[in-house]
Amino acid sequence: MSRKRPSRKVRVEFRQNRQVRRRADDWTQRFRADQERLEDVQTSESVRAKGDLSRKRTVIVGDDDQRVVDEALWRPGRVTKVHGLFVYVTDDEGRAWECTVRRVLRTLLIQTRAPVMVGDRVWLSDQARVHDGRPVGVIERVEPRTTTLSRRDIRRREHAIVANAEQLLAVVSVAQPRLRPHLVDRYIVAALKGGLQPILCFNKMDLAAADSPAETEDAEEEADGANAGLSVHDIVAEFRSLGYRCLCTSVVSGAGLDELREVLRGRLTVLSGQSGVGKSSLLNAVQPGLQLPTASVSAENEKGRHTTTLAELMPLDFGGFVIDTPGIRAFDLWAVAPGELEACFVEFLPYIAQCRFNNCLHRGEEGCAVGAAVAAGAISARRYFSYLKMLTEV
Ligand SMILES: Nc1nc2c(ncn2[C@@H]2O[C@H](COP(=O)(O)OP(=O)(O)OP(=O)(O)O)[C@@H](O)[C@H]2O)c(=O)[nH]1
Ligand SMILES: [Mg+2]
Ligand SMILES: [Zn+2]
Repeated sequence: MSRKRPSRKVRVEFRQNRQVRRRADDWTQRFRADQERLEDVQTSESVRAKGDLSRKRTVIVGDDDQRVVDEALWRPGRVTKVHGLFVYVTDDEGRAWECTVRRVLRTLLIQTRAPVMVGDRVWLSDQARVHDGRPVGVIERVEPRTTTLSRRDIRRREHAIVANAEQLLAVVSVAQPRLRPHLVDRYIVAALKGGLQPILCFNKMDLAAADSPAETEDAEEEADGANAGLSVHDIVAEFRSLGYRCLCTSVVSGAGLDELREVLRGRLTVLSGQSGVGKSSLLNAVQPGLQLPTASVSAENEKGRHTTTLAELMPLDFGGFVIDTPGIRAFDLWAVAPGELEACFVEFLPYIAQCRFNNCLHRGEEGCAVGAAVAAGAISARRYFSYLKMLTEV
């Protein structure tokens, strides 16, 4: 497989971590590459003896700027947790490893702020040592990611959360903390942007009073009446009508847990949601052996206590993997272009082509078909205001 990929040699600055120098990719290079590779694997991180050259080394990389897989010396696995410089990996035989990342790999992957993420498929080399009861390995290669869930950190940079998850279970609670439908809209956008299938989980249904209205997001929406008077059931019904799968769960009554198991079975799912909504509790409920720590929500401000502090991937007894993540206050959208946002609102799609201007952003432009559909009641005002709110941020 990957052995046949065209490879070439690159010179990598060993000290300065910011430069990757590439040689011309001519056929002589390719011809020599295979031979060089053999030498290279034996002296995996050899550095030249003296002078300036000792700061550079030659590595063989494939199309994706990463080292060519060596199935004889490396073993495949999946990253379960990243803690500082340590990366925890479970190999394909189920053995848990404690790894560091090959320096040169950090250099090659410097563009992505997180060279290795939870969920990554990696190749590691055995260091023939044991630490804390785990064999020690070095990550030599990260496979290309099929999906990435990212958000924007406080410095407005990409903060990657997990790689390769197939679906995002967006967990919200219907009370304690109160339901904020705008957050659900955000999770949907983040999932679609990263290539994940969004699934919505409304937890703590045992606390839902039949007619308790959802929280109004802010004064602006209150003034527009976009959110007012919507019950939990109205909100769930709205997301269902848009075609999203919605689970209504309760760890207390057990409602919805069988359906949750069915959704998780055989898939790689990342759970995301504010602190205190019950992500870890739900996972404990579907698989008690996980014994994840949970903590009560503060009574005065209805905020969770940030009990889960690191994203962690865990296998499920009934098949599949879950990634529990720490609660985040808000899901700031990463790198969504204004024109991309409309595509994440599925109910806008039939109208977009009918707007008078083809670069219409649907915020009151003349001849906007989306705006007309909102006025006619064909698009929910709540969702439309949610869109406008996100548009001001992207
Ligand atoms: N009434 C009720 N309480 C629940 C339910 N699910 C979870 N809780 C409670 O909500 C609190 C927070 O649960 P956690 O599972 O720690 O929440 P979390 O989403 O993992 O929070 P972080 O790890 O901080 O992000 C705990 O006191 C749980 O017992 C539920 O379905 N109903
Ligand atoms: Mg938790
Ligand atoms: Zn428009």
